[in-house]
Amino acid sequence: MRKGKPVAQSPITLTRHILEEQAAHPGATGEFSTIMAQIALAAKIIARDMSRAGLIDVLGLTGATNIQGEAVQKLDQLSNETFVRAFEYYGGLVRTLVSEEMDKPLHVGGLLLDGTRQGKYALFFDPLDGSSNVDVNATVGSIFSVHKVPEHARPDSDADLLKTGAEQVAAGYVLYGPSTVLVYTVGAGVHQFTLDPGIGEFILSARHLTMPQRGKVYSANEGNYPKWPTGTRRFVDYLRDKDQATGRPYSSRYSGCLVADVHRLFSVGGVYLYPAETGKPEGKLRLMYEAAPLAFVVEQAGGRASTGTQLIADIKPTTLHQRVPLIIGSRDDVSRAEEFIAGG
Ligand code: AHM
Ligand code: MG
Repeated sequence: MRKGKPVAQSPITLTRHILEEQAAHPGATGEFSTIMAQIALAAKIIARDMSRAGLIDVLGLTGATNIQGEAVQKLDQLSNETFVRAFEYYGGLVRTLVSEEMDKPLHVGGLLLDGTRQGKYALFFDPLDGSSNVDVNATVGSIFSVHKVPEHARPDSDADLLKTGAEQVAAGYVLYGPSTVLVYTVGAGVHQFTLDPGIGEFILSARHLTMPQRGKVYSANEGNYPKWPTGTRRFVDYLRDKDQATGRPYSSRYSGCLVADVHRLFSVGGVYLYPAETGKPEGKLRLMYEAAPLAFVVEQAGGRASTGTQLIADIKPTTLHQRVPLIIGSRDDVSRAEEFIAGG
């Protein structure tokens, strides 16, 4: 009998990957695979909606303003509803949803007889990061973070949700670019999946992503340069200076979408910064569904994430929609930024 060609290994779907990871960690309950499956479903629906954005009435503003005081895009709202629908009636695992687009947490877990709610987890998400890019057909993303909430917690108490990034049980993002990519961590490395639209499945495309220790690129909205504190300005000046030995000047790349700019860092390394500004020491980005989840992913890949003076993972939030300055990326580049900021 003639030997045929070796059969290519069957693609590893997100579900299979998570189940295999669970099998490797005795004690894992399978709950997380259910949550990830719903996040993946929301991502597929958002990717589908986005691909038809010029054809159906989803572009432009709703006329409303969100809790952050920002104009809400129709696609912000639609993507938020997509996440909510994915978890609203789902299995009693997720008790509470906290979103950039919702003023208050949405408690989706059913009420139990003792007055507490069903569900062990809280899901934090930014349903459409970089949404102003949508109108110009540029890249956007979604960001998610999963926390365990105490069982039999005080009913609907925000205090139970105010957890540090170090307490996350899972986090990740979806990037809606030329292909749709989902990247996640549960604290055992970072894995990447690419959506195969033909079969509607996320397929493993990279295992154990790592970030270069030092990079070649920086990402920042340089229009804000005059508003930055001296240390931050000096750091960016340093990155633009010519020095062959340290590979400077770095290239500047800024997409207006945090997810896209952080995703780039996995390939080329470097640093993204949305720093504090004069009169706005808290910066722009939100801790619990932007900075903390990306910090978890980046640290799992060997990178670092900081406000400039404190690690993002260590910040104890005081409010759910709290903002923080963010400097994230290659370990050496972020450490160098911290040195400049400490020097003032
Ligand atoms: P958003 O979640 O409301 O879209 O805001 C977050 C976005 C980031 O994706 C991006 O890096 C930054 O805000 C862009 O802000 P700016 O236009 O001020 O540069
Ligand atoms: Mg965002």
